[in-house]
Amino acid sequence: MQFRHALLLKAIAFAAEKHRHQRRKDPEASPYINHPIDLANVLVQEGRVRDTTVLIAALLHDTLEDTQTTPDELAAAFGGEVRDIVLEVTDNKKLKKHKRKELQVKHGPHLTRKARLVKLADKICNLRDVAVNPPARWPLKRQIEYFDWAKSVIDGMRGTHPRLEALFDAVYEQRPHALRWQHHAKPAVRGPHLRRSRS
Ligand SMILES: [Mn+2]
Repeated sequence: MQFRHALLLKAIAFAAEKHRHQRRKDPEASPYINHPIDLANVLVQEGRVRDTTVLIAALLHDTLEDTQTTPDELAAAFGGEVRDIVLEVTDNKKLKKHKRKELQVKHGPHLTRKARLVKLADKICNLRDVAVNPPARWPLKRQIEYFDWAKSVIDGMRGTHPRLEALFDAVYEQRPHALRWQHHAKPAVRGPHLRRSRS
């Protein structure tokens, strides 16, 4: 047990070092490391996940995709299982963005259970971030599309972990409704104007 605690702390330190120059997209540009720590925290505190390998993989989940870290480096420091889980949740950055998003939906159902837990926590945390503190340059349309894409990824892995899926569904409820609002707003503005011109 003590050894596993040591490995968890090692993963936090490793991820903090690798992401040290990166910031999140929120208006305050939060330190990137807050995001992997959020995932591990959601898994433990809200999902009641107790599998240390999953928590370590969550802490490291963006190191291959967003930093210079190599799979061999992960294996040497944390073992082959952690490396493989992180590889499973890593997009191929040589592909165009829309293709990567499409592949997440397609591959979701075929991920190992441990990778699906990391993926669930990642989507919960990302939707919470967009709902509470959206990226400054994201118009509402992009926020809505992000919510819907995340849902299609998660819908492909239903039955993995009901508690985490319920947390995802709860944050999905916060999906913005800009288009509906605009639809209603226009006639309300036009109405009184037309009545006035008729009288
Ligand atoms: Mn992530």
